[in-house]
Amino acid sequence: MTDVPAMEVLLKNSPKNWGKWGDRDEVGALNYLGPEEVLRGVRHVKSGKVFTLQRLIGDPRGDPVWPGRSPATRTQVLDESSWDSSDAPQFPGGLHYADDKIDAFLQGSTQYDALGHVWYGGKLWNGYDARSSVGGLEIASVEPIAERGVVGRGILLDMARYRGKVCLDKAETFDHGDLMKCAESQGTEITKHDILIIRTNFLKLFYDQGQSFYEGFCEPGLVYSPALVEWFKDMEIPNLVTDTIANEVTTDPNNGTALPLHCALMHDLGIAFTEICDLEKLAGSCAEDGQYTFLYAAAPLKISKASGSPVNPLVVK
Ligand code: UVW
Repeated sequence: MTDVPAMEVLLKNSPKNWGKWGDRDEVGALNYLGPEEVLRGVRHVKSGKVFTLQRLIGDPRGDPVWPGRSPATRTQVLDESSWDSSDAPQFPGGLHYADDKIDAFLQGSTQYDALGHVWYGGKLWNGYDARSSVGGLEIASVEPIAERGVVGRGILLDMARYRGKVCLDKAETFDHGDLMKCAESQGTEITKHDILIIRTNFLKLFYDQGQSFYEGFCEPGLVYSPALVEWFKDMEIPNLVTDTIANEVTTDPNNGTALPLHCALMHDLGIAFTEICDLEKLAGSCAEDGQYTFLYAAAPLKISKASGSPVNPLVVK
């Protein structure tokens, strides 16, 4: 596509929540999740079943990451073999222990993006100067999200099951109308302030195909339209959670831009993005017991100035 519009042009008339929660806000639409929403989520706990949504870091089959990032590497620093050497640390009583460390992209596993993670036109979320990202996010880092935590009513939207597929195809798209129809087919309804959790099962192809998964990389997902953005704004959606690497169709088939919903939803409306989740056990359970709404709770790690952080979200049904 030759005439790919600049994001400022594409989103010229797109709504913004900038200033809505004050001129120093760093958590955006998560402000919708007050105590009432926590209690609404709690009311959806019925059986005490617990699900964790993080993908394994260091999976022997590999870890899916956005092209250009590398998976985390874990290094063993101390183990029993360390005490084969006379330099090993010695402790009164003879204690030995294992220590290890990881070198990881903060967006290289199941993660929360900071609201300052993406920008266009020189401004971060809420109008902050993009230069405040230099050397680390001075404002709108992941830290304030980690401080507050994310708790509310979650709803699983099993798009793969709704479309009768094991997993969605490369570059396959859907919109808010499809999400509503998917919810209806599950016998439920998307309500205001719901945390949307969308299953595509697309990353199955990463584990099936290995490195050829990245050829012509284009994930399936939500596709930009002004109506979709208005819907997310009107529904006051606080958090978009998916099982893909980047939560939306990678290249918009209608205008050729990359990741315009990162701009329209995260940057403009302040919606938190959670990516690379593993929704398989949760989806199996929802299909079995018919309960697609539940308590969702997550807190990324408190990392100063970080543009994202690993997380292991919890669902309680
Ligand atoms: C990019 O922003 C490129 O990716 P993600 O949101 O998946 O971290």
